[in-house]
This record gives sequence, structure tokens and C-alpha cells, in this order.
Amino acid sequence: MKRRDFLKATLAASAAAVGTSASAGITTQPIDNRKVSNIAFPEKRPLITYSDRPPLLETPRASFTKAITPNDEFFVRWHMPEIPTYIDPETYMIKINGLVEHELNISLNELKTDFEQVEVTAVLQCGGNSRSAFKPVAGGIQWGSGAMGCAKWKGVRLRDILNRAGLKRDAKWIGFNGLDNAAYYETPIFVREMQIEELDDHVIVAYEMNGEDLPYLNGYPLRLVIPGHYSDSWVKMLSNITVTSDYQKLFFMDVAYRVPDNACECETPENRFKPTKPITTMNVKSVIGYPQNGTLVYHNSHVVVRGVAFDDGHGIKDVLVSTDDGKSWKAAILDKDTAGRYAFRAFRFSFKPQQYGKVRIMAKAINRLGREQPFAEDIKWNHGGYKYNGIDVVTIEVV
Ligand SMILES: Nc1nc2c(c(=O)[nH]1)N[C@H]1C(S)=C(S)[C@@H](COP(=O)(O)O)O[C@H]1N2
Ligand SMILES: [Mo]
Repeated sequence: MKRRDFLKATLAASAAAVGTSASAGITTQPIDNRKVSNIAFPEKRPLITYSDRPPLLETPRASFTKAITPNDEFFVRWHMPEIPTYIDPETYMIKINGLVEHELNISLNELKTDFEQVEVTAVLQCGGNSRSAFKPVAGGIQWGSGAMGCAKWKGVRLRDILNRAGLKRDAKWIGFNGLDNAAYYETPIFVREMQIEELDDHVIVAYEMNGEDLPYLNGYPLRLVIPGHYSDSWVKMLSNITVTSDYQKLFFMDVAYRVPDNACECETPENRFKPTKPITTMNVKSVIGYPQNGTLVYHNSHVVVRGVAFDDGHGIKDVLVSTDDGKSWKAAILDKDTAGRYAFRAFRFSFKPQQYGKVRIMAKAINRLGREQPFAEDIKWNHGGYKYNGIDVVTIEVV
């Protein structure tokens, strides 16, 4: 059996084990027709708004023609309704405690002057991005494809901070705590944990986004940046880093942002799969920014399809575009990857529509490992609606 066939067979077998068929079309395209709201949020232009308390804002698809998402277009997700309304940059401290030789309280100014400053351009994507594609409905905010963005982050390596504190011998886990609070005491505060061995030099504590202070809603004054990983672990308004020997069993790691721990990471509503595992690194994905559903173009005119592609840092090798419902595919032109392997890779593809009426445009990204986006119909369901990466489709109208 060829490796590919073997993989297919294993996937089909594990799908069968949870009572679903690999070809069951239970997934559609993410909802795409939501309008921006006119509620004003600080430092943000009008965005698709799911809630104002906590703020839940989605970036419109049209933004994804560019490789950098501007700060005022960047999506926002908070779990807790209580976000501090005032932060004093002069007195803000981040505390490092637990199994360390020296407890540290580092001010913003010390972070900016006392440590090596590093930059990384990286995609921040919620694990629930595109969740609205899952049918039956998966629990959580019914995001379209705009719970993601790409920015240039500047800050200090987490490793440098931990080295200054000095890790004790039993140090194994790192917990990250944000300043936001729960409105009801039963709701646990937002905390993430990570194993020290997972830590690489690209993980930074960032204070800058695209050359400016972090916007308040994106975690001012400090946030964790974990390139290649879904953003539930990119803790905002980072106030405390605690080193421990054991995993502390905190809510978000234990309940939310998890998928079935089987080969297909899938299950059915009737047959939920246990155990589960946390979502960690991102799968390969692309989103078309132009044209959009319903865009009118003239027959035989010059149409330039633009979009972005990314993965977990292996890097994008190709983006293929189809204008005939997936029967044939042609390579899009990729922009140079000067921003590095964690960034959006912008692509463009020109064609002249030769038929009238509705035409579907599809984009499929392939990474350097050869992993590619599946057709939406082949995406398998999970109850949290995480990790959707179906081939992107927009339907235009040729007149
Ligand atoms: N302190 C804090 N950090 C947090 C969260 C939160 O609720 N509180 N949500 C996480 C999740 S699930 C996501 S998707 C990202 C969203 O980041 P953004 O608002 O900058 O887009 O922040 C992450 N960090
Ligand atoms: Mo998220």
C-alpha cells in the first residue's frame, strides 16, 4: 500500500470507529454574508460584532487580500466580560514566580530596555475560526473566516525571561495568567499552561503589534505570541507567569479548545469521542479575500483572485486555484516569503471568466510537508467546531 493510501485507509477506519463516514458531507462553507456593525470599539474600525461584552469582533473577508492585517481590522476574542478599563504603563508589572530561583517583577520599561528585543511575523488564529461551516452546528461563536489575522510582533523571548528567573530542577509546566476576570466566580479565570519542553525561541512576550503598542482589545500592554499555534494559548494582558512541576488542571486546557484524541480528530453528535486532546499547532489553510460571494464581474474581463495562505510554520509550498468546481487546478503566484514561515503568504491568480452566471472559485493551499486542505465535504466533525480548514470557495456572478 502506498503511504497515501495507507493514510486514507487509517483515516477511514478511525472515522468508521466513531460511526461517521469519511465521505459524509456534514460540512459546508463558513457563513460569509455578515455585515459589520456600527458599534464603536476603541482603536477598531467597524467589524462583524457577535457581542460587546465580552467584545467578540470578526475581521471581514475583504481584509485577506493583504499579508499583514492592520491593527484596527484585527479580530478580537475575550472569554471574560470583565476586562480592566485602565492600564498604567508606568506601573504595569509582569510577575514570574513558582519554581524559579528568583521571583521577578518586570516593568514594561525593563522589558523594552533590559532584554534582547526580537520580532516575528505570525498568524494569530482562533481554533474556532470558520466554525460556522460545521453542520450540525458545533458549539461556540459561529465565526466566518475572519477569526484570524497576521501581524508583526515585537517583544522579548519567553526563554530569556525564564532564564533570568532561573528554573528550578522540578520545573516542568508554565502557567500564563491574564488580567481579565470572570463576571461570575464559578467561571475560571483565563489561564493557559504549556510544557517547558514545548517552548522554542520563537515564543515571545510581545508589547508591539505592527510597529505600535498592542491595541487595548488585543491584549495591551503585553501578550504571549506562540507562532504556529492556535491563539487560545496567546494569553493577553499577561500579568503572571508561574512555573510548576505538575499540570494544574485549569479550565480552558481541560474543557475548551480540545478535539477527539483519535487519528481523524472526529466524532459524531450521537457518539462523542473520549479522550480528547488540546488543539495545538495549526493545519494548512487559505482564505480568498477577493472576489467575494456575490461579486459581479464582466464576462471575459481580467479577474485577479487574491488571498492568503498559512500553516503551522512548515511554510506554504503552493496555492492552487480552480474555477471549474475542482475539476482542474492551476498554481497561483505566491508573494515572496520575506516575512518568514509563520506569516500569511499572499497569493494572486488571474483569469478571464468564459461562462456567464454563477462561477465558483476555489483555493487550496499545500505546505512543504505536502499537507493540503481537504474539500469542505471531507472535513470531519468535532463538537467544539475546531480546526476547520476546508478548501475555500467563493461564488461570483459573471455578467
Ligand atoms: N487574557 C486572555 N487572553 C486570551 C483570551 C482571553 O479570553 N483572555 N482568549 C484567547 C483566545 S481563545 C483567542 S482566539 C485570542 C484572541 O486574540 P485577539 O483578541 O487579539 O484576536 O486570545 C487568546 N488570549
Ligand atoms: Mo479562541
